[in-house]
Amino acid sequence: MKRVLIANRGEIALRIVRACHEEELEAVAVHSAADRTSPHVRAADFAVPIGPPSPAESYLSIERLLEAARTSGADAIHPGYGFLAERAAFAEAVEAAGLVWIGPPPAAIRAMGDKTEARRRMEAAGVPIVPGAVAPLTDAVAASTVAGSIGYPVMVKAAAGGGGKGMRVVHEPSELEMALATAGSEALKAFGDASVYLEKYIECPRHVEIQVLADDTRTVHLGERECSIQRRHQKLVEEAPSVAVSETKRERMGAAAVAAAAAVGYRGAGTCEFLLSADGSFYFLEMNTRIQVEHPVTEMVYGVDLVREQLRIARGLPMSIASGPLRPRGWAIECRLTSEDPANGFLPTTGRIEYLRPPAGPGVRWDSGVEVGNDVTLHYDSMLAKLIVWAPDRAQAIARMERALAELVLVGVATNQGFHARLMRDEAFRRGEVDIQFLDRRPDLMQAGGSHADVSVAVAAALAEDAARRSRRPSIAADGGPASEWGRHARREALQ
Ligand code: MV4
Repeated sequence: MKRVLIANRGEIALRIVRACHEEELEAVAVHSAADRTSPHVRAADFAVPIGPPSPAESYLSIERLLEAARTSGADAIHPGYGFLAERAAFAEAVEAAGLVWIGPPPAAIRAMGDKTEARRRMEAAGVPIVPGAVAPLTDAVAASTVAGSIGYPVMVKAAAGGGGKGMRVVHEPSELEMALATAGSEALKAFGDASVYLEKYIECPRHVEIQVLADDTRTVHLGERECSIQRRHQKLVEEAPSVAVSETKRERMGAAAVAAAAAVGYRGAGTCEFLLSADGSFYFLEMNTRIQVEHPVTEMVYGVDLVREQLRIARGLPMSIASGPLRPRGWAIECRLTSEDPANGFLPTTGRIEYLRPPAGPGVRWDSGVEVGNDVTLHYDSMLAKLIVWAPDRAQAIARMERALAELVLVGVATNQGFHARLMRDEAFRRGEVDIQFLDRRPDLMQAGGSHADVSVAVAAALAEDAARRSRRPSIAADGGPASEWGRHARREALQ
């Protein structure tokens, strides 16, 4: 393996280029017409245009990606996350073309992609699953018998599902038939398969996932990530470790995740998702057979580089993780910065990045796929960057994230930066009292506070920056603190 083609874009493509270079591998970027000037393209050693902006004709085209690998002389493909990362047929096509697939065996992707198949395999491997059916339901009469024996509330789920599509909560028998019909038709639309099954509905759980890593001889876990802060199945903030996971619980969940990976012959980096209920019991939900967006928080507290480990394992090398017990050190938090407008129901927005000053300083990591001059369009995911901090404990990590968010200046497109700042100041969040419904209960956090004024002040500050950078010095505040919004912006600008 000498030259790796990265079948992705944005921050994860740049993240993989960096790992390739540290592993002394060459990196080949691919890009759609919309991404010609993106940072991942410039960072790579070679760049291949693969088509128009539409993902179906570029990043989702197996044919064009394999052709790009041929013309660039790449001998391996890293899929990143999203796009084709969990498409077993893509992994097979890569291997059939004589290239190294930097990911798990296609059979492991396939086994985990079918939710009822995964449940059967997990049950056989002794991994705790949510009580319920392990086979798709055939008719409403059978469904009501199963629901009665599970006990209400129950959840109807798509067998081919994932990501929350084709899911319905059913509180009483009279609602069951309707829920089966609507979940089934939603599943047919989303996955081309109307099969559904039933599970006990777990109320107000946390979403906690375990990172696993497997090479040819060992399968290890790298602890948990707390991912409960989400809205409509889009995670917004993740942390490691979780306030809800003791050392004993970590070892139990870790052992379950390792057993889950072993049961499907896993190799490489993967993640087992669990629901952790308030009474401390946990249930396997699904396994993500890819590198995940939130992998950096695990990297920070375990001192590992998960993408480099993926590259090592794909080359047939052993993982560079010491054997013996591993422990998280300190605390890491990630905020996903998206081009979504809090003043407009968090709808994706577009625009040109006119000015960008990323945060820096001790314990701060900025994983971004955009730079000044880039256009943010509606063709791709709205995530612009990930801001990750590390500190010795959770309280200091939150303080550091607040500081880093205050340093961040991004002008040209509306973002959820203000939401993250409000969350970091929130008392319930600071106490660690979160579950998957947290944001549903807190519309106050989703509301923008005076966003219009903030934007004009930020634009003015950015314009003033160009003229004043050389001469400006921080002013001496009479009362020991910044007196106004102008003062705060001036101080932020002067930091650079
Ligand atoms: C559940 C559940 C409660 N009880 N299953 C949502 C996506 C899919 N991967 C599984 N999901 C859920 N399954 C039972 N039996 C609640 C959810 C759920 C959820 C899970 C993880 C993260 C965010 C979520 C948001 C809403 C519902």
